[in-house]
Amino acid sequence: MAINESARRWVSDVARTCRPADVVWCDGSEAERERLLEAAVRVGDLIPLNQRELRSCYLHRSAVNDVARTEHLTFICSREKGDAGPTNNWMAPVEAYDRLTKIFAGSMEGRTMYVIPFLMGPPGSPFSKVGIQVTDSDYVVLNMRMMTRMGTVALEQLGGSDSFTRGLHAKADLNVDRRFICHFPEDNTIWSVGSGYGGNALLSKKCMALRIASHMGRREGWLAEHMLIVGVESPDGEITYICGAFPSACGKTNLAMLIPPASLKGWRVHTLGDDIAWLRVGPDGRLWAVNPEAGFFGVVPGTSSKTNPNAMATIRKNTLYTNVALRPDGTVWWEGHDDPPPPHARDWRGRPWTPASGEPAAHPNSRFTAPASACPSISPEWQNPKGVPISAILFGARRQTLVPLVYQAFSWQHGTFLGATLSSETTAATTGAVGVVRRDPMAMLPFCGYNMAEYWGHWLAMEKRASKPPKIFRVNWFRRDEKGKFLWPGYGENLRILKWVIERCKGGGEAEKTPIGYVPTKSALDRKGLTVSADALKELLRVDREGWRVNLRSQAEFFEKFGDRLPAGIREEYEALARRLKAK
Ligand code: GTP
Ligand code: SPV
Ligand code: MN
Repeated sequence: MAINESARRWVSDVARTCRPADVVWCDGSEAERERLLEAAVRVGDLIPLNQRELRSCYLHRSAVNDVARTEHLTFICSREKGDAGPTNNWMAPVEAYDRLTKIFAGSMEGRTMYVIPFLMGPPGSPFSKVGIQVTDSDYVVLNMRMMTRMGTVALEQLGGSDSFTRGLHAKADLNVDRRFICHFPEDNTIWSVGSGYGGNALLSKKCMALRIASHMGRREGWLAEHMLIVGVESPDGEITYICGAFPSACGKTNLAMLIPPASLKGWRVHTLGDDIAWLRVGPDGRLWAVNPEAGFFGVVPGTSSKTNPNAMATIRKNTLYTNVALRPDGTVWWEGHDDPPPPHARDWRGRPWTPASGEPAAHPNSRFTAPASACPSISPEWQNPKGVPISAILFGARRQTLVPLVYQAFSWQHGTFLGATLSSETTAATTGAVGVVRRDPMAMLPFCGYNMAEYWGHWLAMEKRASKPPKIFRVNWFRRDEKGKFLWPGYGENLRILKWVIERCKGGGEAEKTPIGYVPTKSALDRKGLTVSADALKELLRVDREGWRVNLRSQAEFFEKFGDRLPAGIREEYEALARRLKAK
């Protein structure tokens, strides 16, 4: 492997601080995978699973205090505090480098430091970016080799350039009091210490491909988004590409892998990405998207042959399971699995578990890691260096009340406003209370690498760059009735909504103009074979004006936080909505 001088120099600087026993450059080869797996099993980081049922699959149990992203320990370290904005934690770069250097110092003594060159995006694509992550975790390396294009391919793309994201990671002692996930967008650098979990430790993912990349995208005129990418093929063979921004654990993986209900004959879904999209304006004035990742780090609970058969097929081999339950026969189980609860198992912590234990067997944020290429519905276009042209953007979130099943924005500016006002009930993907409604603009609240108000400004400005921008929609699969039951069956049935979205993109699809946007008329949705009652559908599509008026106040409070930085386009849309709601 030809390693360029600036990469070599940076790695030796880092090694001088962390003082590992040895330094291993990862090449991404199969032999390397075998070595890593063997080492991880030897030290107890991985448990081999039943190799007959789950070939080359392993279970990882994380530390009990390290099971989700920790947003309160995540910082944007821009020189100016105002550039991080009111929705990010901020630390001055000098202070952050200083505090973390003390924690990194000697943190790898007696152990191996792995160097992971990785490529985000298809090789040779103008979208793609190189990073190098240093880590002391074999589990992280094994994840990164599925989640990114790791090793030689990345160094080849880098060539002699010093333009790569520098990611330094150490588990150190996994102490929450010494856990920091710091981003230095102005230095293209990430320092993360004290966690071995997902988005805290796989620096390619939220840290680089969203926080650092969103900052790059603003400078360079593109967007880095927390979005799935899916191609929907109609019975006549036409494929429409759609992106969807939903907060963590709100249904991106499931929508990206959707299997059409039997009653919608001839429809087919092609998966391109389940978590992150990088979008650029093409020469044709449309937005084109690539998935910078190469694997899925998906939510396990709730995944079954009923809800997501494509995911079930994807995770049958070569999969790392994190924090699921272990059955006596060496297979895995979780809440929502096809099989009924096992009479005996080990829970995610490794303790004996029975259905009477009164606690979930799998952690609610347990995850699978699997290569994208293993997904039966993976699109032939998923590695196209040009990306795919996007016709529609969906903003989706978890709201038990108020927000209708689907509605369409009046314009790009109004769509940006729908994104900016997105709110959702919190999930187990981040530490803290679950089920609390919070504003999560564009599903990027925890992932925007700069001031959110400027990010909205950047979104608004895309309209000037793109002559044919996607149409924008708000969706909500999570409405409930008074008894707490879901009003909408979701999963495969969500295709009915995508069908209307596609019709709208082509100038068809019946809709009623309401104060919040275009809402489908009852007859506009394809209901063939759908079991939802007429009353439930009416409720799902109802616009509760009084509820929206109350909501206006909370929107205003949120926007006030941004002071003068709030773009005029957002203010205009807020005022226009207020006027429409007051009329009549
Ligand atoms: P991250 O990987 O955290 O970014 O999450 P994600 O947005 O990819 O979420 P995912 O698709 O993994 O879904 C999270 C949870 O929501 C799972 O338990 C799913 O079973 C559940 N879910 C997904 N789609 C639907 C739906 O249409 N209706 C209902 N009721 N639940 C859903
Ligand atoms: C999310 O929380 O949105 C995830 C999982 O996709 S993690 O990689 O841990 O951020
Ligand atoms: Mn995510």
